[in-house]
Amino acid sequence: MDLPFELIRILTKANRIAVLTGAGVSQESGLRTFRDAQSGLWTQYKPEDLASPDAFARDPKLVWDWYAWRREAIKCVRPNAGHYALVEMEKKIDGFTLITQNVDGLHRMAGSKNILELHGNILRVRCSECGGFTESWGDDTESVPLCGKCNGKLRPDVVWFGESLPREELEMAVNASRTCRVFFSIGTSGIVQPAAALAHAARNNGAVLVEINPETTPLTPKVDFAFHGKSGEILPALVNEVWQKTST
Ligand code: BJW
Ligand code: ZN
Repeated sequence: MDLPFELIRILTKANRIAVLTGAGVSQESGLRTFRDAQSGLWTQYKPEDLASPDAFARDPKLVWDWYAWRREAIKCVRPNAGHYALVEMEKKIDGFTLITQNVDGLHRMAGSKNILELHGNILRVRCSECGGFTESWGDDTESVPLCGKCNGKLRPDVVWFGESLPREELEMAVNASRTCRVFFSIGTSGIVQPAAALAHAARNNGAVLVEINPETTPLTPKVDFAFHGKSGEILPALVNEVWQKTST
């Protein structure tokens, strides 16, 4: 890959890097992106109309089943070369923060350590009433499984539209974005707030912005370096070019 010399120079010197990832990073693992999520029975529903407290209040079983379907898909997939390249990047940079909007847990499975999961994790389930987490539940009932402690409806531990992000994670993500030398935006459409604002926070504080995405996004005009391609191809090439070659 032809990496601009200027970017290589910046990355080899950088000691603080923040990376924001979105669903595109998991696309090459075989998961559909959020806005391209539907297949089979689910094509009649828009993901945006299911990922909300209103949708859960209206039809909890429908929303539960959608997440159960996605959870099963996630259990069948593995991290891809893009996830692993970010693990390698973390090993080279002391001040490395991986901020992810993904709920699939693939970064952790790949071996990334300093991860901030802004939108929760689909593999965790909690009570919609008392907030207690549960490890086991029955999925073959006519209705949504209920909390063993308070009988409230169980739900995935993800952040729906209109809900607050986990405060500590968000604060750490904002801090990492404001203080990094280089900010990567990878595989995200960049339209969901407050995650989308992180790149702007980084830029306003002097960071160099790098985007990896096959498509252009609202962020593209603002970035210093845009790579139009798949993260599973571009990230390994970039990490190899910058850190593997220069460390030998
Ligand atoms: C590849 C690829 C490959 C493909 N390689 N790339 C300010 C202004 C306007 C609205 C708001 C605002 N502040 C808050 C809001 C409301 C709302 C919001 O942002 N709405 C927008 C739609 C406008 N935000 C919220 O409600 C947030 N809460 C909040 O702010 O609370 C306070 C508040 C509330 C209300 C008003 C004001 C303040 C919560 C947001 C929670 C988002 N949750 C979801 C669902 C999680 C659970 C689940 O998965 O079901 O998170 S929504 C969904 O979007 C999911 C994702 O994490 C998130 C981002 O999507 P992502 O990852 O970017 O995926 P895609 O599909 O959009 O894009 C994939 C990209 O990959 C594409 O660009 C492809 O090209 C690319 N790609 N192959 C690299 N191989
Ligand atoms: Zn409960």
